[in-house]
Amino acid sequence: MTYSTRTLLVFLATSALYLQSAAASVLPFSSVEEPLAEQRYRFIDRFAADEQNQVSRQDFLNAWQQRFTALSDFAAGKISEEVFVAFEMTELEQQLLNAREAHIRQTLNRFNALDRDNDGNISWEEYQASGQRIFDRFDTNQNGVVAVGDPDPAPRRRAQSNTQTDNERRRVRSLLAMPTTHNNQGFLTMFATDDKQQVSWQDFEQQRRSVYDRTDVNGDGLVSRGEYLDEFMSRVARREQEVRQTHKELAQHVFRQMDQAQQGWLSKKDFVAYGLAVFQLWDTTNEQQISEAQPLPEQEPQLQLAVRQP
Ligand SMILES: [Ca+2]
Ligand SMILES: [Ca+2]
Ligand SMILES: [Ca+2]
Repeated sequence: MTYSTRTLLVFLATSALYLQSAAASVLPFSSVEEPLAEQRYRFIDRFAADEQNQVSRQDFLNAWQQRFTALSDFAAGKISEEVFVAFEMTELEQQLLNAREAHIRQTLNRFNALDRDNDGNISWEEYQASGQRIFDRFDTNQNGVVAVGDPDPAPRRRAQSNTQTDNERRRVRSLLAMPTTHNNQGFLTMFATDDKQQVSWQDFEQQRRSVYDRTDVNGDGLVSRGEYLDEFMSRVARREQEVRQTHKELAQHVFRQMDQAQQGWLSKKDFVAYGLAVFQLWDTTNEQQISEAQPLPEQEPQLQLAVRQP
C-alpha cells in the first residue's frame, strides 16, 4: 500500500467521522498484552462515568447495559457467537482506524522534524544527524556504547507537563503502540543485537543505514515523505494484523464465558451476570467500586472465569 497525498487527505477526512462514534466494544478485557495494572486502568477508563478515575458498580452497570443495547441493535435477532464476533470486529476496525490515523499524523510530524532543510526528502546526513542525537542521549556516560544498566536519560518533557496535576487522567496506550526508545531498556531491545546487553555507535549507525536504504525504495539515495510513511505504516499494518487475530480469539473466548448454559446465544441475563462477575474480580476489596488504590487481583480476571469448551 502506498500513500499518495490525495488518498491521505481523503483518508483523514473519512476517519475523522469515526472519531465521533463512541467505542462500544463489549469485551471487558484488553486485546493487547499488558500488565495487570494497565488492564485495570483500561477497564476503569472504559466504564467510568464523567472521566472519573474510579468506576462504581452502578456506573459500570449503566455502561454495561448500554453495551448490551448496542450489541442487540447490531444483532437484530439472536446474539450467536458469530454475530458477537462480527460485532466486535466491526468495533475493532473503528478503533484501529483512529489509531492508524494518529500514527499517520505522528509519522508526518517526525518526517518534518527530520527534514531539516525542508526540501521534502530526508537525506542520509539528516537521518544520521538525528541518529547521532538519539545515540548521544542514551550514551549518558559518553563512552560510545549504550549498555544494560546505563542510567536513563532525563525525560524529554515540555515545561507545561510539570503543571500536570495528580487528578489529571492518564491515557491508555494505543492498541497499535509501536516499540519506542523511551528508556535504556527500550533502546537496547530495539538496537542491541546478539546478547541484548549493549550497542556501540558503529552497530547502531550500521542498523540505521540499513533501515535508511530499505526505506529508499526507488533507490535515488533519498527518503521521500511517501517512502518514509510507507515504511512505518507497513510495520503498523503488521501490528494491526496481530491485534485483529488476538481480538477475534478474545471475542470467541468471552462469548463462551458468557454463554454458561451453552445455548449458543446470549441473553441479557447472561451478559449482565458476566459483567458483574468481571467487576467483582477487579473489586478485590469489595467496595462496590474499582480504583487504582485497591490491591490487584492475583490472576487476570479473564483467566479466573470459567470457560466452557467449544
Ligand atoms: Ca531534507
Ligand atoms: Ca555509555
Ligand atoms: Ca527515494
